[in-house]
Amino acid sequence: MMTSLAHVDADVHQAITREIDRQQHRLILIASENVASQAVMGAQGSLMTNKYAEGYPGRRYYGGCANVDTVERLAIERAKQLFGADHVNVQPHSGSSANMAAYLSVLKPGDPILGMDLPNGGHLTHGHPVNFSGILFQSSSYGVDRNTQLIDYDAVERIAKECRPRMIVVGASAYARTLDFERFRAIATSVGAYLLADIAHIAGLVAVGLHPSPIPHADFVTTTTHKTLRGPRGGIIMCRQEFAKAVDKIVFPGLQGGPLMHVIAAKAVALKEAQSPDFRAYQQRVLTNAKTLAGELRQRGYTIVSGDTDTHLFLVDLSPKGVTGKEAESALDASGITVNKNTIPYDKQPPAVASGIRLGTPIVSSRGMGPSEMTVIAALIDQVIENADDATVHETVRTEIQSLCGKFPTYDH
Ligand code: DSN
Repeated sequence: MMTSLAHVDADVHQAITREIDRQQHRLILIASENVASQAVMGAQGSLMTNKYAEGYPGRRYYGGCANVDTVERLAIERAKQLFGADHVNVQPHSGSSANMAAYLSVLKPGDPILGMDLPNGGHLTHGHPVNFSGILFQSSSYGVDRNTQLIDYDAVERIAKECRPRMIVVGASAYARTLDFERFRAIATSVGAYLLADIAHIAGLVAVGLHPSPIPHADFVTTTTHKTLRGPRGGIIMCRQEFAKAVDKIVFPGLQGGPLMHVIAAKAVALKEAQSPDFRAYQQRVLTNAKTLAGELRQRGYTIVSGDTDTHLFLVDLSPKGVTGKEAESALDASGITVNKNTIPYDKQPPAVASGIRLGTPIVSSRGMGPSEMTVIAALIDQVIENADDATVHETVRTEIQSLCGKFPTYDH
């Protein structure tokens, strides 16, 4: 396939070849990224991309849909089994589209919503003013407690009583601790709100029972399929049976046209992989690695936001080290380590500078690294941050990172 691409488009071929090299030889600690299997990529790169299939299995607006019906039914059934959901829609193109559909299935523009704010670890689509969720809805937010850096559930309840949302969103992109979905349900019920759980980050952990499931508590559960779930880039909505029709109708024809059948085929493959014992062992490794990496950095004097992690990610507050998140991201990048700068709760720096970095272990765990590699990685990160301006140190660390990555290939060939 790559040979014919090289022939047709040398520029794109070269960019992909360089990207293969980047993913093989750099240490990637971006918490929201992962390494899809060759089986997932095989389905995603298949000729199912050629098929139009507006509608749902057995109810399409085009002929010739027997095979795409098969993969969509498989994806739906596998997601239902994996998460224990009543109803599943696998057509959302992304996590953002899934959230938009969940809101619009029961809300009207102008309705009040309540979600975690972005600087405290939430997500743009949970009501941020620059996003559709803050533009279409009247949004209010909750954050974390200034001292514990944990969600203060009593404060969430107080805010909910003040703003009387029609929907409460629980979920985060930079919060490392267990989410209490049961408590959120109680708060939502007390104000007559729907509850939407966005598990995009923790879906893989939820799938294998290493994080409590929101399914018994939430009306709607959305996720991406490419983070800890390790599938193709895309989204899924799960909901109670009573919302099934409304969800399906708002996804198509409400918000989307033709579903991406090649991506849905790849979602089906990933959901099958997620049912295997290997996947459970993988998620356990993700957790152990995150805890080990956070612990090793803590021992070296780093401040871990909220003190620890219960998930695949954590935030490091670099302000005591006198280094900004932006400076750390750039020094680590020069040393072969890819991370993202991240605001910490109540950050004094703007998001483009930020006081912290977010570290996640989905990719290093997919590559087969374990706790002893986390100890080495913590020591290398420490060397870089302590010498953020020293190009010689960055060069030395880069050599060590290349040798470590060489022992744990992202793909076998
Ligand atoms: N961009 C994702 C993340 O990095 O968490 C959220 O959508």
